[in-house]
Amino acid sequence: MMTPMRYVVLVLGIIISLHYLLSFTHEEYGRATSLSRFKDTLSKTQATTSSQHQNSTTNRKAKAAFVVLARNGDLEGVLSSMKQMEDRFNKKFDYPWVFLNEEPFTDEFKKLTTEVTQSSTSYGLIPHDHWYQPDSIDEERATKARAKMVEDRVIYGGSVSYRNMCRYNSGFFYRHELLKDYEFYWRVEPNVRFFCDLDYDPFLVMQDNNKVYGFTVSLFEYKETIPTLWDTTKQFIKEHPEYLPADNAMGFLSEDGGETYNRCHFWSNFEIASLNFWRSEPYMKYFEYLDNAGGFYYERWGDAPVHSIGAALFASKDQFHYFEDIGYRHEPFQHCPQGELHSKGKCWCNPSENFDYEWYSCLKQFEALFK
Ligand SMILES: Nc1nc2c(ncn2[C@@H]2O[C@H](COP(=O)(O)OP(=O)(O)OP(=O)(O)O)[C@@H](O)[C@H]2O)c(=O)[nH]1
Ligand SMILES: [Mg+2]
Repeated sequence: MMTPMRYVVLVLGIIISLHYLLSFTHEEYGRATSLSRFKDTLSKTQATTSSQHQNSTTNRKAKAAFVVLARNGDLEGVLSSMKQMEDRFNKKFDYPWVFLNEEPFTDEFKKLTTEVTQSSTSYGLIPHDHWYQPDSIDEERATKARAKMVEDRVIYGGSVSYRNMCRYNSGFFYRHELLKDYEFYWRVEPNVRFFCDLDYDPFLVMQDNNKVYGFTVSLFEYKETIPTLWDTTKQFIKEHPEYLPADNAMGFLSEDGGETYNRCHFWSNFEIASLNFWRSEPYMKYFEYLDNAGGFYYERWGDAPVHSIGAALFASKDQFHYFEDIGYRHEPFQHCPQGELHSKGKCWCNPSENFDYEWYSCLKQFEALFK
């Protein structure tokens, strides 16, 4: 009589022998049941899990886009900036590109900028009145002011189109039809450089932390371009003290509680910022006030000081973010991440070439806000 134990061993023996026999005689069976295949399946499952994890962080997206204001003639420089942005960041994150111009973009511009990204691209025409000098400006006075600036060798002092651009960036781009569904933007200019890999989504950093303005470089403005900007601003604040939160960033703009402007501003050729903030009543009213004063044409007010003053006054200081880990260059200055941030981002800039604490930088004024 067979004991039950012997019976089990016999059946197992038959199964194993059959398995080996089938493995040698039937290739498909062997492949389907081999140990290494089980190992493969296991590692694939793990890979899916970790990539799902990655996707779960990257799938969550902000309503955001890159915004590029450019002329058709800027094409090469735009492609160069875009390619770097794509390689350093956007290949992984897939944010759309929005291009704006007061003239229609050429087919060549559209074709080549579409080719350099896998993300969507759209091309907007700027409404006439958002761009060109308004009729309310006294042209004789504006002409004289430009001539004086040329004489004084103020950079772009004689240019009307530069003034149009500064006014447009100050008060109109965020109203463009193509941007209406977006909440955040990253401004990209032609011929800039992005030095480091970015493996997180800065738009989500802005959104999740209720930030309104992100920068990498800050510096002093040329005083010849803004003789009356601060007085005009002070008049506005006097009329609307209710627009200033108690914990605003006035300390970045002034060393004497707002009496005089120290000319510090964030360099607006790089901005990761909130569109809704520019669309809010305090900033819109502020822009309107400045526009009525005419300083975009009678002087040469830049969008950088206008954005910076508006944000510093009408947002709280905690709503600014210094993107210390984003290596960036717009001639002639660059921010190059230091220490661990440099290696983490695999940056290719030389850390010793860094504007942060140069005498013309305003980073120390920004940091002093939090001391
Ligand atoms: N469509 C259009 N875009 C312009 C015009 N002027 C400047 N821009 C764009 O506006 C942005 C700022 O102009 P820039 O010429 O770069 O001004 P900047 O950064 O102060 O000066 P540099 O870069 O040093 O020349 C860039 O994205 C330009 O491509 C213009 O007349 N039309
Ligand atoms: Mg530029």
